[in-house]
Amino acid sequence: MLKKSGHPARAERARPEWAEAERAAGGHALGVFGLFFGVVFVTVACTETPFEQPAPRTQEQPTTHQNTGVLTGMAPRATGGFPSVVSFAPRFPNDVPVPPDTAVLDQYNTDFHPRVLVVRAGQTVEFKNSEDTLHNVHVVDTATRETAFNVATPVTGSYDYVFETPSTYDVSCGIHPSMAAIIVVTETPYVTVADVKGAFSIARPPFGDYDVAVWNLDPSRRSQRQVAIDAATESLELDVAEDAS
Ligand SMILES: [Cu+2]
Repeated sequence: MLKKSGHPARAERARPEWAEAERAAGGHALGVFGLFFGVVFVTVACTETPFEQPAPRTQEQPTTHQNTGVLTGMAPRATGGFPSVVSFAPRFPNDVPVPPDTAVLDQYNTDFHPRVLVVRAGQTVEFKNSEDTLHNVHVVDTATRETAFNVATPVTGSYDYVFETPSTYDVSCGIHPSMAAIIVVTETPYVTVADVKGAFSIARPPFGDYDVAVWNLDPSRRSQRQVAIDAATESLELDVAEDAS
């Protein structure tokens, strides 16, 4: 799991040593050069007062404080009505809390809504049935083919589930074979679903290096690459199939 950086704590401990050095320099100079220089160094020492008595440590600023602007780009267009998913996995310690809100995968018009749902690992998903027809929800880990659960969702019924393992999951209804959805469960909070043409937009993640993964229902249109995000990063071309054509 991701952990917070220890760097800010080390910086905090270093401050009193700096203050000691300043005081020592001031005191030595006072003895050698006499009153005039002493006044100068006392003045310097006074300006260092904030270092001698650092303010009480407040909560560490979340990495997301660097979030500025919007990152846009193109991923592969939707395949079979399933849009692409673009995820940015940071290659540095990052600890954004799992959203407390519940994600919803609904059933109506004999279909799942949305077709592609993105959630964080550990986030609760509510499976709903919002129409006057009996459905069920069968969820299978795409990688292992293991069933996560298989439950009936009666009219106006719902079922809550927490996906703990990042993966993609196939969702189907045993009563209506045409119904299908995909749930993408990620460790990273920086994920977005593209539109049917492949265009995506996301609040720009904190500056740093990322593994950028593109999921598409068509495996040949998936990709992964390393991207450095900084103040100049405003758009990304991630449509590998278009690059090759
Ligand atoms: Cu159904």
